Amino acid sequence: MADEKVQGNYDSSSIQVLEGLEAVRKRPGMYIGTTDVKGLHHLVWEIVDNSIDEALAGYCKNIEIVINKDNSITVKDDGRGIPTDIHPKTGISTVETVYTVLHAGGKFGGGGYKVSGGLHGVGASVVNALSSWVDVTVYKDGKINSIRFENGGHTVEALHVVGDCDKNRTGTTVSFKPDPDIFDTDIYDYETLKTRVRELAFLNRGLSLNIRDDRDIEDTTGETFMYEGGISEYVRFINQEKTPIHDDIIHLEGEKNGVFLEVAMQYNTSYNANIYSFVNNINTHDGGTHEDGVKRALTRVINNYARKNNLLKEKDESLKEDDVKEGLTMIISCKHPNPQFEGQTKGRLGNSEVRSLADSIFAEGFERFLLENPTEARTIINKSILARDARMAAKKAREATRKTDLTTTNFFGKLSDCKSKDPSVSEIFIVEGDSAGGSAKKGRDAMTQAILPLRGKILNVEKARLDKALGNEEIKTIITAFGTGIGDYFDLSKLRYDKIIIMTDADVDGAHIRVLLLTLFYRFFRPIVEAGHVYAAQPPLFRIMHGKTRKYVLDEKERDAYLASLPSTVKYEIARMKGLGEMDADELNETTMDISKRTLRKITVSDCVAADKIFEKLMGDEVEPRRQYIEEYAYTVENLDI
Ligand code: 1YM
Repeated sequence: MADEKVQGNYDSSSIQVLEGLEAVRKRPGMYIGTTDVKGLHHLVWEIVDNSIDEALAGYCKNIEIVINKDNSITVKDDGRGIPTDIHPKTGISTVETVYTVLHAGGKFGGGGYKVSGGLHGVGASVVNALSSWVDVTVYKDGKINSIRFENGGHTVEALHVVGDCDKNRTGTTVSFKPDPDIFDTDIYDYETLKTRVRELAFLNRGLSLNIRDDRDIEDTTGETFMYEGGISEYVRFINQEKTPIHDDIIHLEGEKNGVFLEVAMQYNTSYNANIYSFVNNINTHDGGTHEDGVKRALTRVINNYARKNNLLKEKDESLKEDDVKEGLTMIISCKHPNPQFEGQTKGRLGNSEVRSLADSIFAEGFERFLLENPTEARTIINKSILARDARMAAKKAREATRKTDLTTTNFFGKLSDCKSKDPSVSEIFIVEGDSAGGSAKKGRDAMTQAILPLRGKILNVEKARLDKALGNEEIKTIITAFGTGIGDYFDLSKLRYDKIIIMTDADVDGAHIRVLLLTLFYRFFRPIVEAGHVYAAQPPLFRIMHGKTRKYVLDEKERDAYLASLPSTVKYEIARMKGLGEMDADELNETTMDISKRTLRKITVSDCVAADKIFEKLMGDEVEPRRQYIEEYAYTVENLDI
């Protein structure tokens, strides 16, 4: 890499430097993943990471992030300031070196990411290469030092002193403007930045992060995130709308062989696990050895305690990982000097030595907690035992559903399957109510479109364990129709339809059914959602008639646009469509089902924490906020953002 060969000769080294930055501009994806909004936001984290590293080294307490009016970004910290002296290898200032010399082993190049030292500042040169301009200001030794780069990292003027400052003032301020030639968009999203800033505050306790949007004239102070309790407060935040079964959040930490592990956890009354793990502040969404070690220890320690205290008798079946995870919210944060990230999206920690380190650090702390808190221990173990019983009952029920295949007469009564057995062209419409179901059956293309009418409301799975859900007729029918099975038997490759289309009325009841279905899919068929197979049909809201013309429009906006396009002399009639049941088969086909004319909206899983919160709000115990929320948001499925 360039920095190995630099000779201390300014001219020859600067040529190599620019070649390095040019390589980044040629293949930005190699360095920041993508050049869409995600990549745009990534630049911010590359700079913020340097401030966080400075905080982890113990020198920085405050970080500020500003979205400027022109969508440029400013990041400011009160660390030591990037060194301003001449770098021995490059012969130029260290600040300029950090911003122009491409370091080896970027995060996407397969190399590691160091918590401190070593690869420090890796991303700065990448940001410089991909920006129209970068300004770096360093406060150090009573001097204000400044350097500016333009046009993908060309130094405009070498580092120079621009003024004096208080001797005690230290820190680094970096502003940059992403190059519009590189990125598909140049508009920053405040919420996206804020969510990650808050997460960084949870993950680095005591560190204060402020974010401000200067495009918004009302926002003068921004928002500050600082959590003395760190990841414990993260657990409390996630559990906000849930009901915990013990008051205190369990917080454990330890260090072995330079690997630091911190875990915070609390059980709630729900049946789902929310486990999020991080390595060096990076979300390991596919888990890895740190997560494996903790889960293994959790299962073992609970079983041991339960046996020792006779909560599990000799003849009783042991608790499995799934049982002890039920209703568990847990954050695992690992700091590792040399992490190896694996998997396609580099979302899994691979270092094998971490498994037993994490296991023993967690086991020690958790064992002590159980010994010192026998009431909580009992509560947690009783919940796990109930989960085990439900699991065993569900297994029986599941085996029963597996046996019900498509030849069951009861089942055939409900599903009007399509003729094609080729999943790649088949679709299933899940339709609200029998009358709409009838029209849909008549209006469909029987070759590729199957219709499943839903009679009653389907069960709210947020409030039911798997065993109960599997006893529900409507859910059983859906499982059988999809063909994938469920739980341990789930197999995405067996999915019988390429598109699962939810077709409900554009009213509150329709929205409610849609949310119940989405909850069901999200909890039990998440891979189907993740693979992009789930859609919501968009039946029209208005019918406009004039002369012999019949025009259907999706919403008010389309209606107004269409009316504006008509000559002023035209007489027209507008009808608001009340429901799917009101349309005859032809109308339904034309407006909602015909592949060439309909509008579908894809349902995606984007942010699990956010999704879970929305579902809690929608499905939680309190009825009134739920109804209001549904009325307000659920019609536009995209607002659900699951
Ligand atoms: C707004 C961005 O880059 N802060 C920052 C960066 C560095 C230091 C302090 C720093 C590190 C060290 C010593 C060290 C960096 N230094 C380097 C390098 N904020 C921002 N704050 N003194 C200061 O690691 O020893 C790279 S980043 F390489 F020059 F040391």
